[in-house]
Amino acid sequence: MGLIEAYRPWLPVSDKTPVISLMEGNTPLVPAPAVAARIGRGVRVYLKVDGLNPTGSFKDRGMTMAVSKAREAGSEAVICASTGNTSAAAAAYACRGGMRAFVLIPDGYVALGKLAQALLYGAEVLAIKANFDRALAIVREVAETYPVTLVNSLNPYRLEGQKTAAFEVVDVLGDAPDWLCIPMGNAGNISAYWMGFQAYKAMGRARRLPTMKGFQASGSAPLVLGHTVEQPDTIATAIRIGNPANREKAVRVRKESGGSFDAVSDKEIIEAYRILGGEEGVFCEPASAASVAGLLKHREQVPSGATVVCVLTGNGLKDPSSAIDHSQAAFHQDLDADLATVARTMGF
Ligand code: AN7
Repeated sequence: MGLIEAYRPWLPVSDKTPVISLMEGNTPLVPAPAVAARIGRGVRVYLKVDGLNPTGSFKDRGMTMAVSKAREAGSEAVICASTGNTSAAAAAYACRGGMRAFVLIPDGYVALGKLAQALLYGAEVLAIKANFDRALAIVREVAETYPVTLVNSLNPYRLEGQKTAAFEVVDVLGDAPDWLCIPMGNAGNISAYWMGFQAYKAMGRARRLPTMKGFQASGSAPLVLGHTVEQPDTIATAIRIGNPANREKAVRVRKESGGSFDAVSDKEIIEAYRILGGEEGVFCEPASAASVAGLLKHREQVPSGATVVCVLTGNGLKDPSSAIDHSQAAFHQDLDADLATVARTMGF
């Protein structure tokens, strides 16, 4: 069952909504003992592995809603700007819905797997010579002028779908966690989680609300700095965003939850990425590792015995070159194909 069917009473859909689904949602909450051990004091850490959605990112949660509602309204095409994951999800759901998808991406700054997905799902890919922020400004204008539906997180149905991740966390833990650590780009997802936690609290499904901890890459941290970054830069291309679309919402989430925003360096992101892969057996993309990098940076502030959820927004397979460039595992190349060489290389 997809998330619209799983959480229908909580979502703005009716009998007339054509549900376009790839059976997204219901992703695992995986314990992270190696991360927890670095904090100690009885702190429990879980990873919300949203890279296990159908196109490999949390964007599927928003896209099943946005594309279903676009179809319901009679739209025949969707458009988005994207650092990669939104384009893959828009392309896949538009394809399922029999609609056209147009995606604008910053030329040269999208991980290869994401580009491959958008192309194979049949989107029309427009790579522009500018960054994500410029691409978003253009698609907003296109959607105002031409008959295409904008499916970036400015589309309110996106956040409605994405709030179901918070429902799933509470459904598994029995209550909200103490902390929710999450990477921020446009800050749609942190806003969506907060909507979900609030809705569940209001209906008595959760007794408390989490402290929301949002993390950005230090070269691309407009929400931490409090102003737009003209030339955002980070290894985590998914969150290479200098002018977040959901800025006001995110600032409200920080205030209402008593949370905080902070920046983590590319070095800290890669360190967390390696811990997740090499010690937890969980392969996420670099942007996702920012949530764990942030938790480790703030480890002293975690209350003893607290439950922490880190959101892993995208699958590591989307960006194989980052993994190959930054893994520290033994990779013996150019070996002669004989038993003696293999055994010697193995250390026997
Ligand atoms: C893996 O695909 O903006 O704070 O165009 O791909 O809700 O923007 C991606 C964002 C975190 C940030 N992790 O989420 C896009 C895009 C991953 C992401 C984010 C993104 P928001």
